[in-house]
Amino acid sequence: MSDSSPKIPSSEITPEATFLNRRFFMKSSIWAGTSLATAGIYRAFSPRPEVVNTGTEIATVAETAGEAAELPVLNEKLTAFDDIAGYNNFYEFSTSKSAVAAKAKNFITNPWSLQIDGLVNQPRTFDLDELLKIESVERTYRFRCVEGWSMVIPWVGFPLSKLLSMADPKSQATHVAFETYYDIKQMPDSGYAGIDLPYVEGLRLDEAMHPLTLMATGLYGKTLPNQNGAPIRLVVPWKYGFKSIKSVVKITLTDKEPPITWNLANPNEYGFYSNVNPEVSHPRWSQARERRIGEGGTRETLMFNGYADQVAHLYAGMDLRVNY
Ligand SMILES: Nc1nc2c(c(=O)[nH]1)N[C@H]1C(S)=C(S)[C@@H](COP(=O)(O)O)O[C@H]1N2
Ligand SMILES: [Mo]
Repeated sequence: MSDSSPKIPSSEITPEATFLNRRFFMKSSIWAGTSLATAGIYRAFSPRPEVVNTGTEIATVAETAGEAAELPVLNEKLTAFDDIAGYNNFYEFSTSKSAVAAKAKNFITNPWSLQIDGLVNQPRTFDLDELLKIESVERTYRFRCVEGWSMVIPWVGFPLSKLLSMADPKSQATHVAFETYYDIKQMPDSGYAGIDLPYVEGLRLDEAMHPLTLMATGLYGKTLPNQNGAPIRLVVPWKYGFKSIKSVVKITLTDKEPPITWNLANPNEYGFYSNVNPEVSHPRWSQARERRIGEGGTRETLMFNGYADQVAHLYAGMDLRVNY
């Protein structure tokens, strides 16, 4: 992978500011439960167009204080919707970040089916309606690509642990393998991707069960744009972006470390774990800093992408330089 695309112009303040205002007031205790009041305030403060995510609104529940305690506070500006949906890595459609959205425009994501199999007591296949009915939350996470750019994305989704629990993993299961939909007819440029398809990824079971690990079905309050991995994708915020596999059709519980696409393509550059680590350089560039899309300059990259308090214990005793 390389980051050869032109710089994204810093976006106008409208979309993310609108969203922030709306969420801020929805969370404020004074207005809690009064959606009309919220709407009124929102209009009064934000006489601007709604975020241009054209997806369908997804209902979410507020997280309880206990759940929220697991989450680090994130006081960073959200990346504009246009940047999140216009600067993409989705090699099945194009290796050009700015071309993905148009090429994925007609990707059929409904009907969809997601199969969970392997070392589970209850193998299951979910259709899209079933997936969208799972109680969802909103989680704003940093997102750091191994290429050196980053975003802050307000996802909608549910913890992967919820989905895995429904299939009841067997005690021998140690890892989880994921697979992306693949159809050359719908992805005619995929022959230029330079990677074997379908795209596959994997996690250790404890990483998969961690409360920060999400299956995202939306962003900015609405269903995912195709280019972001509709209708459902993995989000693992403390790992480089390529771990967050898109448009998932299959999840398999296994007792071995599963193969992953970027490691197969280039084992010297991409490891199974790929935790964000500013101290371990990629063979061809430093990972110490990152370019936040929509901002000028660069900023420091944080250990585990800023989620060390939540996840460092998963890697206790592991040499993070060797087991990258
Ligand atoms: N199936 C699939 N999933 C994928 C990719 C891909 O090419 N194909 N690219 C990965 C990489 S390198 C990144 S950085 C993120 C980009 O997600 P975004 O376009 O939603 O920002 O998706 C990841 N998931
Ligand atoms: Mo990436």
